[in-house]
Amino acid sequence: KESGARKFQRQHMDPDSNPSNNSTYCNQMMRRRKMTEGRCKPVNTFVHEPLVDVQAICLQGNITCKNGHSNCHKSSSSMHITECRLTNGSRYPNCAYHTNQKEKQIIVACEGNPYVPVHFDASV
Ligand code: U5P
Repeated sequence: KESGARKFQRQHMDPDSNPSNNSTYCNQMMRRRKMTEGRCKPVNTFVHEPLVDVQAICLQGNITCKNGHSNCHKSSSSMHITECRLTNGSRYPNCAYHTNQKEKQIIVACEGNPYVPVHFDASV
């Protein structure tokens, strides 16, 4: 079975692509990364930074997650990200997304040993 760490990488890591406002980025990536199977995932963020830099967030500022758990961490630097948001008229199985590039600090939840990102909580 896919580990939490692997799932985080599949859903949220895209280090080798530039944060482009290429309007087809989210349509392609949400499908390629299997977030349009069974339903269209409504919101998803991709991070365009090296994996080691995102893993290092687990050693940065500790904060409370949206769900009340205490294992969230906010990146000390802003990161290049792309936010994918389902369009209003989109109906499964035709998942259509808005693509928005941003530079923001990100908040991830970390777990395990090694202590690595397993959940994307927010960008701020
Ligand atoms: N999510 C993102 N980026 C955001 C907010 C949410 O990727 O800025 C994804 C995460 O995978 C999260 C899921 O686990 O949406 C549900 O988020 P929420 O509706 O609980 O905030």
